[in-house]
Amino acid sequence: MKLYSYFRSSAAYRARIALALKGLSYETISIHLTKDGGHQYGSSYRAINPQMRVPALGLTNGDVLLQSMALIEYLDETHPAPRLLPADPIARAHVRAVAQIIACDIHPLNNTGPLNYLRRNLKVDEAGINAWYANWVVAGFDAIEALIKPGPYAFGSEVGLADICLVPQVFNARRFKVPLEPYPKIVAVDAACAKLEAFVKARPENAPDAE
Ligand SMILES: N[C@@H](CCC(=O)N[C@@H](CS)C(=O)NCC(=O)O)C(=O)O
Repeated sequence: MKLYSYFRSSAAYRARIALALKGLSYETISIHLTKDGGHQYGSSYRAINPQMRVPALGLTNGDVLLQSMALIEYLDETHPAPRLLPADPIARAHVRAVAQIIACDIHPLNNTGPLNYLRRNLKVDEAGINAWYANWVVAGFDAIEALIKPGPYAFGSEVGLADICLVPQVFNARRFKVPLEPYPKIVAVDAACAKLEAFVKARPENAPDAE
């Protein structure tokens, strides 16, 4: 398999964690999101992913899967061990809810595109950008802090999709200096995951294209 990735992309970070948890080997194709205005916009990558974002997963049959949540669920369905979603439907819905708070409610508002639009089109300065960024992390983390039950992972003793989404979002929150003191449960889950080899391997600084 080929993972179209960028070391600093938190959506690609999710995919890297899932691949590592499943013990799957893959080739990293680095798509630099800022160099030369962004290599994701070039015609060669556009032909692979018309949405021009990372991650994308190139399968051995030539198919390409887009969207981190869709490709992670594909990996979970095709390589069931270790499972990333609980067997019980109610437990599964709780895990998906936390994953989606991050993937659907926090990340899209704080992604490169919206931040650049604020900067370039609406002339928001860096202080304003940081305030916007923190606002959506705090709104999401307030809810997640109330929802998770560290044990030591977000929903008990099995690491899963909620952890896969949470760890990259915590990484980003630290990068943007969002205070994490109000979130002891989130910080504890992040620390528990940091002890797992798969999470270490997937970290941005350990990605083959790290700068
Ligand atoms: N919902 C998508 C988000 C993918 C996404 O937006 N990736 C960002 C990096 S984290 C990207 O490629 N941005 C490039 C751009 O917006 O030009 C997913 O989960 O895969």
